[in-house]
Amino acid sequence: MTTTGVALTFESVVELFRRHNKVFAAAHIIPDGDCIGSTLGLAWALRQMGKQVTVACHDRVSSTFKYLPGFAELTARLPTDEELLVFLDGSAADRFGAAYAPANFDGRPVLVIDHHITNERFAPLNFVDPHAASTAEIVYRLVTALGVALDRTIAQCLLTGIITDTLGFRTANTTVETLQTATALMQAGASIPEIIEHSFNQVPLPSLRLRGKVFSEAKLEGGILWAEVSQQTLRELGVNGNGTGGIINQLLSVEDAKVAALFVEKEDGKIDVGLRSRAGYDVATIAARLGGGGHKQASGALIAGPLARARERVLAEIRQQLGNEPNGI
Ligand SMILES: [Mn+2]
Repeated sequence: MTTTGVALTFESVVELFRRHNKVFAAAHIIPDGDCIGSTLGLAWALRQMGKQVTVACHDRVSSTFKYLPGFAELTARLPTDEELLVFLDGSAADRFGAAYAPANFDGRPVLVIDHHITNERFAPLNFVDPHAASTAEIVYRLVTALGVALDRTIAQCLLTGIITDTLGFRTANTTVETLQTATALMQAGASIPEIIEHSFNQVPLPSLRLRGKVFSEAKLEGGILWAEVSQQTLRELGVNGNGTGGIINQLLSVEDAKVAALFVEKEDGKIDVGLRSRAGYDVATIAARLGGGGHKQASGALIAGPLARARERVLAEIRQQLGNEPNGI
């Protein structure tokens, strides 16, 4: 891990937002509910303070999150005359696509707010709290410290981040503070049923068919549950965008699985590797060795294809890691 930037205290992050009135805030690529909710929640909070905020995302954003106000603003924008550039929920510079370009920084403060344990402190200014279950929890602390009175819009964006990253308060990193934050957001008007309905209970029919195919072809070998999705399969079933989201979590529900791996072939031939593990098994280390990042129980990496070679490479890494775990198989 190379440390290139400064780690800020919470107070200095608050001060940064107090001092600057035009802010650029970007979500990461392959956007999930936490980066979308954190970015929009921060934007609406700063706007309530009278600041101007531009939001950006250099990837297609799933229509799953169209119920969040400001959703349509998340497009591939570059910084213009903003005074402060903020990047949310990404552990490496390449997670932000063209939005993160040092050539465009022009001496402006550039801040990353994140909760991934593998975060490389790659930005000039960093605030990383790996104990937070979601980036949205950090944004909640921040906007509260800034004196923002939470309204329903801000609360719904931030609670979306918490609920999606904790899979509905079910992950091992869900803490008392996570639930206290969720309670405060509900008191401000956020709706758990609405978020659950959009985030977890609605998938397009092609995605359901894809699940059927992936689950029926999944393999269990030595505690590793793995499955793969080729471009050919995606085309045949008519799956587009983030149609593979959520599948990886269900793979780990198999009782004998210690680690689950999903290999998805991208249009450019690269392989998107998703990793999940039960408590006691660390997939963040594996993802970091593959050039990716994430959390102990949920991580990922984008690696070279073709599918079969990527799969063998990753399975070898997982087998080695399982062999090293004190409670390994
Ligand atoms: Mn997150």
